[in-house]
Amino acid sequence: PVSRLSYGERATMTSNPTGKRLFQVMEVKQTNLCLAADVSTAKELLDLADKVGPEICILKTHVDILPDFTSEFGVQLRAIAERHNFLIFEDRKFADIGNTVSMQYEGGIFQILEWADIVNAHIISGPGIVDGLKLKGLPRGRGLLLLAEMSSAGNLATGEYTSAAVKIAETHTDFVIGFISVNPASWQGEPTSPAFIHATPGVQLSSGRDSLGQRYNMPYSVIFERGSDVIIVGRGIIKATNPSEIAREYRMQGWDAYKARLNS
Ligand code: 5BU
Repeated sequence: PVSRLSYGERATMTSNPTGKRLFQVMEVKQTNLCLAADVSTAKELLDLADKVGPEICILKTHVDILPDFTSEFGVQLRAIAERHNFLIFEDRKFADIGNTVSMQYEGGIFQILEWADIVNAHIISGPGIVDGLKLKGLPRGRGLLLLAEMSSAGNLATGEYTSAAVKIAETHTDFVIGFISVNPASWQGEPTSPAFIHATPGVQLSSGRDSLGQRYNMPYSVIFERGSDVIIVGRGIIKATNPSEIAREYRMQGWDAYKARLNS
């Protein structure tokens, strides 16, 4: 049950402007690579974004890592994103009640709503979290990914929890653009609508794990066998001596797997 429609065809199926734009960027740039830019300073992040920008459809951030974050960060990153035509995804993993997350999304030091095209949320607190984020995000044309699965060993986002994420997404197709998934091809029931995008962390050029429970699959397995759409790669790229060269390799493997899926 894996979608054989092209990213371009799927762009026409979503009503959310960010979801639409993401599919279009993937189609035009021929990339399904998301860089997890988990470097230690904002300065390094912006340098990396400019170097790897041509290879990616999304740059994923964890802004609360950055000791030199200032209110300029968002403006600077958006300028780079515009130059290289990629989207910005803050991996904030909101998890509170709707009223609280709506404040966390917009306010504080980081003002995520201002600069992130995409954010994500756990569904542990129930569908109100989507309503809370949507209140702020939808008027700005932003998009939300729900955590339907996680990559780490022993995580609890499985089975009925995963199905519950899909149900919540289906009642908010104007704002929810898809899922953080690990193996959507294995999900129970009907395949998810092709309007939803699946993005998968835990990707490296060989399978394995890190010392803290992260588990890795290879690009081909993630896109072709497991039916995801976007590979999210952090240390596989950022720890390499030449990140943009390695990014190109991930991009080619991810794209070849997508082509193979279209032709299967
Ligand atoms: P890595 O260096 O490729 O292991 O980084 C993976 C990134 O994806 C990192 O930023 C995590 O916070 C993020 N991640 C993940 O690894 N697993 C998950 O289930 C989710 C996010 Br959701």
